[in-house]
Amino acid sequence: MDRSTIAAIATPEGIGGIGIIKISGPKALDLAAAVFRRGPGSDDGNGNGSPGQFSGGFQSWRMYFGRICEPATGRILDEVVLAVMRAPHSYTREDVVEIQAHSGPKVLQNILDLLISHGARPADPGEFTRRAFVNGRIDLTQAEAVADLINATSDAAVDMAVSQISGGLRSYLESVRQALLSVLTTLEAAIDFPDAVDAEIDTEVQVGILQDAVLDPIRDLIQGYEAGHFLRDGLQAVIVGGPNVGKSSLMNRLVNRNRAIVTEMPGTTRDCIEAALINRGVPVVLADTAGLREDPDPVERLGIEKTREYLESADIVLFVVDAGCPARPEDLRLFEGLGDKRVILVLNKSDLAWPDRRFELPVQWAQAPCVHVSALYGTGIDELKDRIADSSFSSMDTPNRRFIPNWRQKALLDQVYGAVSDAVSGFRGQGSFELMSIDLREALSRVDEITGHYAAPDVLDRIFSQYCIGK
Ligand SMILES: Nc1nc2c(ncn2[C@@H]2O[C@H](COP(=O)(O)OP(=O)(O)OP(=O)(O)O)[C@@H](O)[C@H]2O)c(=O)[nH]1
Ligand SMILES: [Mg+2]
Repeated sequence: MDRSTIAAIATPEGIGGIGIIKISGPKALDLAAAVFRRGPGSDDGNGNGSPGQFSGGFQSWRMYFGRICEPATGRILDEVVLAVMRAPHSYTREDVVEIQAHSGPKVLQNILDLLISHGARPADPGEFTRRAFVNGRIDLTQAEAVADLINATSDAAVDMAVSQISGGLRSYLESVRQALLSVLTTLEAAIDFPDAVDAEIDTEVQVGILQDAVLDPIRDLIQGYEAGHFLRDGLQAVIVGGPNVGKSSLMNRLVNRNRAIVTEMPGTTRDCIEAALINRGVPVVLADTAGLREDPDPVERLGIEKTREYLESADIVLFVVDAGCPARPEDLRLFEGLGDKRVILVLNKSDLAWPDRRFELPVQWAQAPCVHVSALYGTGIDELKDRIADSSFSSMDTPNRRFIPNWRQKALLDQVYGAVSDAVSGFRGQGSFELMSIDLREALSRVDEITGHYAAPDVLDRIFSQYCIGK
């Protein structure tokens, strides 16, 4: 464990009201004492520390007003407030001092340089949070949620991160871990003492524990990823439909600029074109695609293949039809091919849909939300944006959506699910106890990897390097 004392500017670069420099480690208080001169009224409450003096004697959970000075020259760098948090009651569980200074890049850099010249080391990205993790104050799911909270762009993303920071996923996984351990212990007792009466295993009981306390909760988490990963990763939305129905015009309207070429000729768009927008706080990557039609030329065929790839990974499909024309047979087939994807039907060119030309929607489409728009005139676009947001958030409304794992966690959860399913098949098929116990051990290590109970240093490096400096 690295015992150095680290320091970093914790607030964003630029000019602002307050800038904060954080110091953490065994020398944090000494460093602060070396460069801080108390202002009036900033003694420690016991009469220690006179104004104008360099001095320590800081109490935990107190704030001190004074100045940062270069001890050698007496030069005053800034008037500041110090917040002191002694170990272990701090973010990192080490001694922590936060210097609240005026936020100008030069002021903050001068103070940081002074601390470094007195023996602090510049912190790496995420190093404060890494120390909180290494010192056992938080587990890896909580540490990862700190980054989620910083990056959150919607209220739902904030709520998700906050519940995870306070240990929601951690305790959920802890009960999964306990269940795994209990079955594993039973199995290993039977392996080690095959003749003992107690070694008789009630298969149904063990399978019941694995199903109810491991597989079901893990499956809920995996489904939570499918439903809610857009809060972290953004939403992948794909615009599809026949040629010339106005897909590119719709894309341009949604992103508010002329991203894709629009002409009156069918077959204008041949490749998939991406553009990004923030919709109701959710980052969306929108893809405009080539119109789907039978008998395409070779270039269109390639475009259509790409469209299918985009459809595979899409979270939501904007299925555009011309409001004035009946659904084409290929539209019906395309719609059916979307399976259980979330779809919004967009009836475009509604400015042209005179009553006598309006068509009945096919019954299969009835369950999809449907919005009338005119991409040419911009009508209905706000409603469509609301529908996109509603449809994303509605998948989060069930009680099981309390926790949304990130991609790393989800990949490990898949492995837990696979290994435990194998163990359950083993129980059911009277398989060997040794093999089942290997499966359960495997599951246990993957759970430990999620929480960071066990995590390789390079995995930790990768996770924490994504943080900003000072967090
Ligand atoms: N009246 C009317 N015309 C529209 C509307 N939306 C698009 N158009 C026109 O329809 C034609 C085709 O529009 P695009 O946006 O290129 O259609 P597309 O679906 O991308 O076409 P392809 O890329 O060829 O498949 C253009 O002339 C547009 O101006 C609309 O809401 N109302
Ligand atoms: Mg187009």
